[in-house]
Amino acid sequence: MADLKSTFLDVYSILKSDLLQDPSFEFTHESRQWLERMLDYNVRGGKLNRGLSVVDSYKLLKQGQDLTDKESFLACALGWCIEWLQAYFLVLDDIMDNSVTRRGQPCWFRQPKVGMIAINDGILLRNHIHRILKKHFKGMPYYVDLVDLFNEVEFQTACGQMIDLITTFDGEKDLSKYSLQIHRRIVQYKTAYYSFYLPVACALLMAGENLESHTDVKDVLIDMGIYFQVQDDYLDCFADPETLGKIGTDIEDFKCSWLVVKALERCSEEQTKILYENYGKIEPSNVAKVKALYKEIDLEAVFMEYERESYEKLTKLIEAHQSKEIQAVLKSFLGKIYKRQK
Ligand code: GPP
Ligand code: MG
Ligand code: MG
Ligand code: MG
Repeated sequence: MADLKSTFLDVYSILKSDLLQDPSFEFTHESRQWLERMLDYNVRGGKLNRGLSVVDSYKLLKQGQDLTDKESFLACALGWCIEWLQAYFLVLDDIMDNSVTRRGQPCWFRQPKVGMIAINDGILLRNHIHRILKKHFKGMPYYVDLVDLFNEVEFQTACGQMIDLITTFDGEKDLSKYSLQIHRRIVQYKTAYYSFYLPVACALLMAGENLESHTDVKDVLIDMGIYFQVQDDYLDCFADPETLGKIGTDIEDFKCSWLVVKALERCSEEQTKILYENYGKIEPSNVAKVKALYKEIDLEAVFMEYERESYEKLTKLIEAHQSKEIQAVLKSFLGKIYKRQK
């Protein structure tokens, strides 16, 4: 694993240096410096789960055979395309969510001298994905499918982000419109496609598979992605920000979080009133009241039970799959996120 990660990081250096020499732009010392700092800050520092999963999945699809140097490089490069996509989303999401920290440091837009330049940096990160694909995959038989896949998944994520945002800012703050169905729709689109389906779809394309014949795999990955975002919602409120690397903002932002939906299901009339009065306000005293209420109705236990049930359900779905290789891919993915603390 340590070895895989260091190979993966070596590929980052190569891709970065390509982008810093991109012949379609006349770089100056200053612009090259900006770009390098921006990439190191936003692309390199994550858990790299999504990116590494492309390599893991590709190996499992190849039944554990050793990859050639070329295959290994390409699988890593595709993994990095997903990390670039993630960096692009996070840079912009942090502006939209008015977040403070990310990966244990200030959000990029909060860096001195960055501010709203971060929006253009997000656009650049997005463009880099297609620079990388063009440079390294253009001759491959699956190139068109790859480009189409990234475009499709980006579109789905942006639509998910749209409903996350318009649900939040829809005129008067009204908790009564929040439900588990709305939550599911938001998280399926904003998180599950790019975080779960995309890495496995990349590995399948590299292995010469046709994505249309793997809709069952997609369905399991979407369910896994929904479970992952429920964890994200839970950790937003209950995790130690030091461990999580980010400070939660869902209560202040009036998000349709899994926690508030579950709270609405379980609150007495009195407690519902407290929730309505305090949810979606920026003042720490309001936030503290919401958190105290969550503790009172023991949402931690509700989440633990959800986590256990989800794991069981997903394991059953995975074990029902006819291919042992695909089972291995999905199990490895689930293993990485089950009971995660960050
Ligand atoms: C995660 O939501 C969703 C995204 C990062 C997708 C953003 C999509 C764009 C098109 C910008 P979140 O706000 O709960 O994530 P976090 O908790 O990490 O801020
Ligand atoms: Mg968000
Ligand atoms: Mg956010
Ligand atoms: Mg979140």
